[in-house]
Amino acid sequence: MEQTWRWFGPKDPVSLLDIKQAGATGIVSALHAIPNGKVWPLDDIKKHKALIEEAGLEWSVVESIPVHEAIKTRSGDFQSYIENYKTSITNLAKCGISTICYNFMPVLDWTRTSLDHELEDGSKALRFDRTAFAAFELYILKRQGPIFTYTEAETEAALAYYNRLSEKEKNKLTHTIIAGLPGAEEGYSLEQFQAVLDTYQTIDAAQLKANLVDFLKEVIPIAEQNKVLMCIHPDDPPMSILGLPRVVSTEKDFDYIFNEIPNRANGITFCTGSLGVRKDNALLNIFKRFADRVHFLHLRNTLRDEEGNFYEANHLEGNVDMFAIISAVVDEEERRSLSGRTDNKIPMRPDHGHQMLDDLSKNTNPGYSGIGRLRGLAELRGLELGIRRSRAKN
Ligand code: DNO
Repeated sequence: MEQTWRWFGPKDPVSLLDIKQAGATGIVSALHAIPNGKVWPLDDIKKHKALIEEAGLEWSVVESIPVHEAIKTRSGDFQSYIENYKTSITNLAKCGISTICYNFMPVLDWTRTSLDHELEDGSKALRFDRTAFAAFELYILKRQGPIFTYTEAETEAALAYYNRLSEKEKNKLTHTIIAGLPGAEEGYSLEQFQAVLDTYQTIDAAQLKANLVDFLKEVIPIAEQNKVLMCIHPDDPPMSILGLPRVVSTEKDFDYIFNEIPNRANGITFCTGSLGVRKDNALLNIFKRFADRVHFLHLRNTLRDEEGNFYEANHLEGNVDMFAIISAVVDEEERRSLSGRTDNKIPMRPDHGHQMLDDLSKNTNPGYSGIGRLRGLAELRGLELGIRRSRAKN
């Protein structure tokens, strides 16, 4: 695997030098200052790339070019946003950057209810709690509109939870959910949030799927002509929230997308942490079925409970069998090497990490602390080495 690391640009408290010391060679980054929907200009791409290269690193993957909400809902100026998207792809290709991650989650990118869930050892993790989320949806946002999927017991538990929250805690929960986690680019006030949710009133999963396919029908041929690999990130969490449709959560969803547009340029960001939250997602099978089009790996673990709550566990613990996944990745890389392919080192980043040791006193992007990810990367690279060495002996 190519060891990469997400860098949020010059303002990221984890610097390029820190990343070098962590031992990553590739950078995963984006032009966060460009508003969603606008073209990424050649000059800005070149400048960002130069910063990375001056540090002796390589810009391996773009994460993400966000897909404008108008494209997801196929409304308003969506056609011009699609044209802009295509131009950004060609501009990146001109600069030699050829792997682009994106997602198609309505309204919110990844979602958690707590960014500082304290673990037994004093480190802090990201967590998603269904009751907390329901308390936000039902009693803070007072969501009007589509059907709620909560049972009576869940509604009662949410009310009890809500009643225990102080004003400060209510604000914190709201902020955590709608202010935009790193990389999400969009943040909302409560009013804006309700308004943007309303734009999905007539969009069900079938419609959102059709909108995704229509977008890909335009974008994938451009990517292919430019030898760019697009890789869609699964929904996080991989289930419907706020009554919104979700269409990239399961093997079936991938089946649909790749049946419609089979080109290899139409690929996956295989995120073990996102997919692994669903008990019915057989991760290893999903990886094996679509291995050929896995262009980017997010390696992270989650531990879920029966109610559907989860937190981000250490990279080698939790529900994801990381040994099995990395073994399958090594198989795939060997297969690619044997068939003479040059993309035989799949970029991987340690996705998220705990806040631990000195991270605890620093103000880093949630999930993106230096030491927590360093631990993750060290464990993952050790596991890969172990797998390769033990095979070489046999
Ligand atoms: C969270 C990330 C996501 C991801 C986007 C991809 O840590 O994995 O924000 O970057 O969903 O477009």
